[in-house]
Amino acid sequence: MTTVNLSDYDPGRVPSASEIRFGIVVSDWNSEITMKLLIGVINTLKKHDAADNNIIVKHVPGSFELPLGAQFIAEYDDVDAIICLGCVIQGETPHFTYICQGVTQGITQLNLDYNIPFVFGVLTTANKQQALERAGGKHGNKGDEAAITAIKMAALQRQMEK
Ligand code: DLZ
Repeated sequence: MTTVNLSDYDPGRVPSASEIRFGIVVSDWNSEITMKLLIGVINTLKKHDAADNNIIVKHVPGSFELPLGAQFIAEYDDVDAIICLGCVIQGETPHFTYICQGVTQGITQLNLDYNIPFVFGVLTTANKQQALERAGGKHGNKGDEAAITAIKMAALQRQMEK
């Protein structure tokens, strides 16, 4: 089976992030994974010229809290895009389904309620190994992708509002 590196992208086609303000909300549940996602986001934003003082990071207890944490940033900070980072790992109980549903619907709703992008950077995996492979492992880092999505969507909005 071909291994697809999810973080492959053409850096030349990514707009500059030098004037874009980013909010990042990161879940502390499964922090071994989510910290790797966070590092991927920050490294990628900086690679595309985002300024340190244009990146704010807020922590929430678990992925279920990501939508409200993101809404707090949208309400109380001045940002152009918000990246939500979490990792939900399947267990023996149905919690996985409920948390994934809650966070997915919550972030979808925020995208429609606010006129800025909220990026879904949440790993939903069967086990920890699959999560590690997507947080800087053989499948790349989902944080890199989330950062690129945030830059592209914020740039699209700037382009259209002119
Ligand atoms: C409770 C819980 C469980 C069992 N698993 C995860 C998980 O795999 N990933 C995650 O981000 N959060 C988990 N949580 C915590 C919930 O997201 C939430 O923080 C609590 O239910 C409190 O609302």
